[in-house]
Amino acid sequence: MITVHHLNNSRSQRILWLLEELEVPYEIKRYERTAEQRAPKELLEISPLGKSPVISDGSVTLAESGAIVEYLISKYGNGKFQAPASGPGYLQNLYYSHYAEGSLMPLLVQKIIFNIVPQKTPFLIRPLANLIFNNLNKQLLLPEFEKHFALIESHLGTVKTGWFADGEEPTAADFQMAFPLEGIVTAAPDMATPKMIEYVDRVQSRPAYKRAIEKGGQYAYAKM
Ligand SMILES: N[C@@H](CCC(=O)N[C@@H](CS)C(=O)NCC(=O)O)C(=O)O
Repeated sequence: MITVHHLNNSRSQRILWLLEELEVPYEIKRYERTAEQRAPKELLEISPLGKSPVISDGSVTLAESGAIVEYLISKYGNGKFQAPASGPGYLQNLYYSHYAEGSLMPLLVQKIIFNIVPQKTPFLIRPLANLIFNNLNKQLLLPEFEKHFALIESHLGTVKTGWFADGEEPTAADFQMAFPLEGIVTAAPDMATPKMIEYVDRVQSRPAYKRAIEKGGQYAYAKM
């Protein structure tokens, strides 16, 4: 039996969605974020970085959502959700399944940190921190966001099926990309582009996705 070490409001929702799509039996071990929004220390007993998701499957314990997605599709997919072995679909799946955690998520996390730092700054110097971080936002992050969002909008505009590798079914790239796009659509709706919004609707309307939300509990990025 697979166990998903699942943190509320987190990337491990990706894994629940995939397992529901695969219709593989699994159990959820729940962890609640602390008041500081960190993972509780119990997760450190499962995996050295103490982050979620982590799965246990027999003697295998695996962290890192991209690795888990690839492992589950290759072990339990029976060909389902498999990207083509070559051609444009292969390259698109390869690129976006790495881009999600390698480039897009670090940018979103940077944005969250830039918002938090002024709030945590002592009251008397908070106006200065606000000024500095507003400028950093404008000068560093905004131009980056514009490039990333134009890339995503343009790619989603070219895929006929609506999935990142343009197949009839989602692939690893979609299980990876859904989370940051849900984050943008719900936490920064004024920045979300039309194709991102359509994409998130496409994901969230799938029966397996809805089952994953019911089983996973608190998830701030679902519109349901
Ligand atoms: N790149 C890793 C990131 C894992 C990660 O940062 N998980 C977050 C949840 S979305 C976490 O556990 N945060 C709590 C903490 O860092 O204390 C992955 O994709 O699995």
